[in-house]
Formats: sequence, structure tokens, C-alpha cells
Amino acid sequence: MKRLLSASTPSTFHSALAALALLLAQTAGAQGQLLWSDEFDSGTRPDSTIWSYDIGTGNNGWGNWELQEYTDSIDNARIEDDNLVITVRERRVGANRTGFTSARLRTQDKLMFQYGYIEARIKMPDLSDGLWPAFWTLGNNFSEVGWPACGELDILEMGWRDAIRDGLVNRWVSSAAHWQHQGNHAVFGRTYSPGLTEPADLNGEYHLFSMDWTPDRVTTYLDGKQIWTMDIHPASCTDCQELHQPHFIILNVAVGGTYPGIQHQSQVTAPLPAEMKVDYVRIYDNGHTQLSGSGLQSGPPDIGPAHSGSWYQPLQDGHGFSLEFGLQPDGTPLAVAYWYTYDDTGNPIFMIGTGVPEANRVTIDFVSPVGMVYGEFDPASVVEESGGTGVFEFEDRENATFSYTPSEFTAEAWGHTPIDALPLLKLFGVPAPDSFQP
Ligand SMILES: [Ca+2]
Repeated sequence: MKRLLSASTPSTFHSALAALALLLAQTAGAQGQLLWSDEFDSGTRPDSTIWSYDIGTGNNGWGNWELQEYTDSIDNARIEDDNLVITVRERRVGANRTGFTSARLRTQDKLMFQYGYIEARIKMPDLSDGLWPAFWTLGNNFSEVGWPACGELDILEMGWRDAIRDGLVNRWVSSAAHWQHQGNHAVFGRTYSPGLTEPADLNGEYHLFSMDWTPDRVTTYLDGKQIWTMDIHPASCTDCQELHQPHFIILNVAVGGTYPGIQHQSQVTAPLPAEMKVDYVRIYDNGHTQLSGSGLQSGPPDIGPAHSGSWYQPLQDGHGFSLEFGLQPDGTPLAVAYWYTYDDTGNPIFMIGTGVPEANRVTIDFVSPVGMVYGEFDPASVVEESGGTGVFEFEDRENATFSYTPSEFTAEAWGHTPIDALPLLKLFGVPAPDSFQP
């Protein structure tokens, strides 16, 4: 993120734009059709078809001397109660603080937009002092051309050092653009100045942070009130092509660094753990919007059309699963599950079942355990006429949880440990070919 951000001081180069921006203060425009959203309403992890993690400490604290380490742990990013929750945690050894963990999620290559009206409903933690949450974008060519040549749009940043100085850190919001102008880093941004400061702290309540981005202008809003605007029309903003290309979305909470002006762990006084809750991110058409990325092809959390793998639970001494997704001849999706184990006398047995996937969930009715001869099903050797109902709930295309409710068939008959609620993670390590048909 960002390097040094002089957000409250427009560069000399763009001081004329700053004056113009003040003249063009406006409220949020009418929204067009909703084109994409993540409502964070299913699973327990962010949808991996849309979101990736930045991991580690970056170079020089992600370029900003930030103090946290980013992880992909569910302790730092989870889906809960219809929200994406990013949690900043303190690391301790005994009584000593040894660092911080947090999460930074991005949609690079998976969900990009060029122009549009984007909004996120966010509840901030108490930032005082040292937390630096952000909702922002980078040009999707970031990996090829680097920063700032990729371009950056900051819809929301909080935790600014001047706000800390003035005791208003939970009220000040900044927005900015960064790009490369004739080989140099250009920045133009603005915080809510003290005169425009929100009358109350923003933390602890949901607020709507949004950006309207057209070929002519970028404008950001807090609860519909303008934060910042910038003329990006090529006639005004020359050499600004970075702001006219597909960008991806980033959500993160940093700890310390240049923006808060906090360089030492001991200066971080914010109550921890601290949670930033994001109810949704939505992109509306503003008449210019183009979406792209692999996440659009794969769609929301639907599973299938082909998915398979196997699983082994050491405590259960030889259980295995395979779950295959495909299409029936009439085009409706179907999941087929194979579940193999040993009975209590050590004989290998199979249960099989089918179900129709719905979004990220599939319910399988296991109809009967059947015998296996030399690794093949042998319906003639049914050992016990019974079954039960299994439910697979997918967090993404690789991770699922599984629960099983036996009918007359008892868990004990399956072998060595109860099986009514097996947590299955990394269930599907071996994707089936797309051409798979059950
Ligand atoms: Ca939600």
C-alpha cells in the first residue's frame, strides 16, 4: 500500500485540480444496475474464486514500514454473521508483545473493474492509536509494472497521523490517487479536514464508503457525502492512463507505518484483537463499467461442474471419500459421492449416494452400503440395507465440511470412531477434468 501518502497536501503539480475539486463538491450520483457483489454470506472463509491473500511482511513493511505480518489464517480473515471479518491480533511471548498479525485480501486477476460505482459497508474498530484500515484498488498490471506505474485509488483510509495528533483518529477519512507522471510518483488526495470532520467517531457503527469512477472523474463518498474528487479526463490529467485501466480491489488493516506515523510496537495502543467488519462490496454500472477476471467465469460460490478428490482420516483407519460433480443428460447438475471404509469386522464396504448441488451445499442421501470386491462395487454383496444423509458445505472449491446423520445404520457399525460430524478440510486435492460426467 501507498508508500508515503501526503493525502492532505495535494502535490504542487495538481494544486489547480484541488481548487477545482472544491468547486465541484457533489453528492453520490444515482446508481445503475448492480453488476457484481460479494455479500460475505456463505462459508467460513473468503471465496477463493474472488479473493487472494497477501502474505508476510513485504519489503520494508509493504513499502510503508508497517509492523504487522499478513497471514491467510482464519484467525485473521473469516466469514461470520454475513460479514468479512479482518482481525488484527497481537503476538505475545509471555508478557511481552512480539508483533501483530492481520490480513490483506485482493481480487487481482479474479475480479477487476474499469470505471463504475463501488461501495462497501464497513464497521471499523477503535483505531486509536496505530491501526490503518483501507479499502482501495491497484491497477491489475501491478505485478508487471510495479507501483506507482500501475495506478492506485484509495477509497478509504483511516488512522492518519495528523488525526492521531488531534485526537480525531476515528473520525478522519482520506481518499487519494497515486500514479506515475513522467517517471515520477504523483499523488493527489484529501482527508476530511478538521472543519469537515464527522461529528462523531465512525468506529463501532457501519458506514458506507463508495467511489464513483468514470472516464472523466473519480469521486469518493462517506455515507453519501463527498470526501474527495479528481478530474481524470485526459485533457486535464495528462499521463494518467494508470487511472483508465482495470483495477482490482484490496481490503486490509495494517498496523503502524508511515500513514499513522507509528514505527514501534509500543506506540500501538489500539485495543486488540480489533475487527474490521465488511458487510458487502458491490459494484454498480455507472454507464462506463467494464468487469473482468476469472471470478466472473466461475461465478459466485456455486460448486461444480466437476470436482473430485479423496480424503483420509487417520483416526478412522482407512476412510475415503470421492465426490464428483457433473451434469446429467438433461443439463441439471448432479453430485455423486462414494464413501469407503471398513466395517467392524474389518471388511471393506462402500456407501454411495447422489444429490443435487445448490450454491455451496450438497445433500447426499446414502442409500445403502454395498460390498467391494477387488476395489469394485459389488451390489450383490450388500452387507447392510440402510444409509443416512450426508451434507457437504463448501467454503470454496477445495474446502468443505461434512456432516452425516445415520438413519437406521449406526455410526459404530462404520468402524472405529463416531462419524456424525467430521470436519473435512482440503477435501478435494485432485480436481476432476472439466469433461467429467457422472
Ligand atoms: Ca453481508
